[in-house]
Amino acid sequence: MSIFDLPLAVTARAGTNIALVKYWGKRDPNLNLPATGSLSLTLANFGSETTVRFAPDAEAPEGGDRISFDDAPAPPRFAERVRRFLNLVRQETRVGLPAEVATRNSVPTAAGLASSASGFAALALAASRAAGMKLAPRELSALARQGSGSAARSIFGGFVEMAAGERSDGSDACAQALLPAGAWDVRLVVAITAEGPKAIGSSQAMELTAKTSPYYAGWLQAVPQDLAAARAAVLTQDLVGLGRVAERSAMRMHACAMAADPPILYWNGATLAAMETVRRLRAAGTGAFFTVDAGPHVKVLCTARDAELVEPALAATPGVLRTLVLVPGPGAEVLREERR
Ligand code: 2P0
Repeated sequence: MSIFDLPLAVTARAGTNIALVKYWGKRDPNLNLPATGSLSLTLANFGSETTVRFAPDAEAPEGGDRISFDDAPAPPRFAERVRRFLNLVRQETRVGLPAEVATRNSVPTAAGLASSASGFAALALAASRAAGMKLAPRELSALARQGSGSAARSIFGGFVEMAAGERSDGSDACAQALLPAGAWDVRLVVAITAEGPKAIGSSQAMELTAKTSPYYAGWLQAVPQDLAAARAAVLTQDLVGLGRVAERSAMRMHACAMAADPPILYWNGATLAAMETVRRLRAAGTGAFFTVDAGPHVKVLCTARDAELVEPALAATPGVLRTLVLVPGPGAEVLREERR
């Protein structure tokens, strides 16, 4: 392909997602293939917007790609992950050009919402289009997965199921849509319980868990049943059924990580207090169910109407710094294609 055939600058956006059946462990770290499936909800408003352009003049003075994050040069580790991802697209398309990549995040820092999910979903869409590829959603999801496992799910909106796949090349390790964002008006109320970055990153923590936790085999064995129950609950819009699976999936993931050597503990005192608030709400008849990711924040699944009760109850919980109410949102989309 000649560079004159390329659409040049492509801008895409994607929302982040929260897993209700967790992904924790890989069957192939090189291709970033998950050991189990997972199920998530893609969110509106919180996400990433990324512009990619492959061109000879994109080359930075020191060579390579020019990568910015929130209008400043990207931190080295972030830039390195983006560069490795661009190399996948360059290999696939034989576009041997450097790229200019500009990412803006609307995921609040330290909110415990995975920015790598929306970031690599937006990057996969923008970079593949800028390189002249038109991928089907499943192929795009498999590409995004190579940037970050959870990013495969953010290609789709609403409730999404990620398959572990069986093929060694990972072509079947991709997500698919289960129920669109507008079909079921649920909320995720986030209780933020700490500032600052998490103690240990997910990739490293998953690896340590798989290598050292005696509960890892049990975790792997339990996920397929949780996944089947969660899928059925989503398709019948059964909030109690889905909430119960979400809580037990989160507890099992954390129990497994806590049993690693050295132990991985993401919670703090306010995490436990927020869980207690959810149990108290439930005992009083409110359909509220928590999940916790690789961090200390608590995310509570409930109906839109009950969010008006759940949010103040979490905000009043000792140690909770602030709350956010998250709404289901659409999948990744192209916002602009410009010739420069
Ligand atoms: C999830 N997490 O299912 C789980 C639960 C965190 C806790 O997916 O190594 O950043 O890039 O594939 O996608 C976070 O993992 O990990 C994650 P990599 P990723 O949402």
